[in-house]
Amino acid sequence: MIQIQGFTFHPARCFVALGGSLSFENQDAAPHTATADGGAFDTGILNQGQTSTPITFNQAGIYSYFCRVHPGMRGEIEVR
Ligand SMILES: [Cu+2]
Repeated sequence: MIQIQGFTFHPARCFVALGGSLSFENQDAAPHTATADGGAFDTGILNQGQTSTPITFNQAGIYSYFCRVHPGMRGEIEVR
């Protein structure tokens, strides 16, 4: 689970085993998304207290992502 808090993804960089999955939970009053740069995933808008449906990673690599509402918010997931 990646928490979104204070306009920051926590942790900003994380590791997922190949074939594993994770979710994003927004704890901020502001809406956020987690959207992959290459379009591999997009949580859609998450309002306060909402958790995304789990995202499964079946391809190894580094997935950088951002928030569509606040493009300065960025994170990275490494799948290996
Ligand atoms: Cu945001």
